[in-house]
This record gives sequence, C-alpha cells and structure tokens, in this order.
Amino acid sequence: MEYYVNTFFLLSLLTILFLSHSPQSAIATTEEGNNNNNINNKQKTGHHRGAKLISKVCQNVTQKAFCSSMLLSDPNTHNANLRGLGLIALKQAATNASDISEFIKTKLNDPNVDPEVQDGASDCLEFYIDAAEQLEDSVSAQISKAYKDVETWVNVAVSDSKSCDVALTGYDSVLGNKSQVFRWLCETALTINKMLVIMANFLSLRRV
Ligand SMILES: *[C@@H]1O[C@H](CO)[C@@H](O)[C@H](O)[C@H]1NC(C)=O
Ligand SMILES: *[C@@H]1O[C@H](CO)[C@@H](O)[C@H](O)[C@H]1NC(C)=O
Ligand SMILES: CC(=O)N[C@H]1CO[C@H](CO)[C@@H](O)[C@@H]1O
Repeated sequence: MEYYVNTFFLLSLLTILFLSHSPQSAIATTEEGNNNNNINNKQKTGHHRGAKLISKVCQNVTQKAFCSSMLLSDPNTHNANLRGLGLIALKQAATNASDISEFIKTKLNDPNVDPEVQDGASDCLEFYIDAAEQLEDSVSAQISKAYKDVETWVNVAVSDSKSCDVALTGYDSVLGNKSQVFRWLCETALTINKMLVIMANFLSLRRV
C-alpha cells in the first residue's frame, strides 16, 4: 500500500518537476492556436504554468481553496517554479505572523481589554514575534536549500501559534480565526518544503 502511495506521489512530483523546468515556449506553443494576441498570450502562459503548479501543491493540503487563493493572490506565483512558490508561501506566513503581532499590540494598548486577556495577549505577542523570526530565518534557509532547517523552524512557528491559543484559552474571540488561518499558511509552506526535499533527493539520485 505504502509503495503505491509513494509511487503516485513521485509521479505527481515528476509532473511538478516538468512544470517547474519546462521552458515557457514549450507551453506557449500548445496555446498559440487559441490566441493570436502575442502579449496576451504570454501573460496567459505564465499564469497557466503557475496555476498548474499551485493546484498540484494545494491538492496535498487540508484547505485546498484557501491554499490556492493565497498563492494566486501574489502575482509572482503566476510564473514561479516550486522553489519560488515555496519562498512566497514562507513570506506570506512570515508577514501574517508580524501582522498578528501588530494586532495583538493594539489589544495590549487598549485599556478596555480585561487584564486577564492582556496577560494572555502579552504571552501571545512573544509567541508571534518568535514565529515571525522563525519564518524569516526559514526564508534564508530555503534560499540556501537547507530544507531540514525550514521544516524545523516552520514547525516551531506552528507550535508558537498553538501556545498562543493555550494562553488565550476561554478568550477565543480575541484572535478569532487568525491563529488557525496562520497555521494554514504554515501548512502550505511545509507541504512545498516536503516536495522540494523529495525533488532534491530524486535529482541527486539521478546524478549518481
Ligand atoms: C493575517 O494577519 C492579520 C492579522 O491582523 C489578519 O487580519 C489577516 O486576515 C491574516 N490572514 C491572512 C491570510 O493574511
Ligand atoms: C476569518 O474570519 C473573518 C471574520 O472574522 C472572515 O472574514 C474570514 O473570511 C475568515 N477567514 C477564513 C479563511 O475563514
Ligand atoms: C493532506 C494530504 O493529502 N496529505 C498527504 C500529502 O502527501 C503525503 C505523501 O504521499 C501523504 O502522506 C499525505 O497524507
């Protein structure tokens, strides 16, 4: 069973590999007949490749629609390869951790917020500041292909976020769905990182 799952997964990755490395023109040719407007055609082609890669990636996360809409919201993903997509996912998670930190600061500065909530929120602030740092370090690690570090540090960011939830137990409305949504962003980044590891292993085997 395991064998079949892995074979299927590897085949998916080979498709991703092909999409990541195939020259733009190879895809453009297949669409040429449909569209005579050259500029329009180029944009469509870039979007085509990115969108295919994104749908492959998002097939493997729990929140598929959210994953796609977040990745597609950055125009740089439209022509990105898997590593580029991974960087964007990490940056989106890092940005969100900083945004959540800023949001928590507004609660800490609000005299109408209950002192008990303030205690939890001040723990949360530390957790999300750490999460943002872990994710920013992960961006550098991904650039130097230190995928193991990326995995470790993104998982620390996820734990930070869960610790914040615990610190605010009973006061769920303070952050609403922000923690959960943040962890979905991390899940996308982790999924792409996993695929990058498998791809790197595959490429190194082929070179032996
Ligand atoms: C990110 O963080 C902010 C926190 O203020 C939040 O409002 C926003 O909806 C979050 N989610 C995404 C996907 O950016
Ligand atoms: C999170 O909650 C906000 C409002 O509280 C809502 O607008 C947003 O769509 C929610 N995000 C997700 C991904 O469910
Ligand atoms: C959410 C999801 O579908 N995860 C799967 C991603 O791929 C790995 C490897 O095949 C599976 O083990 C996961 O269950």
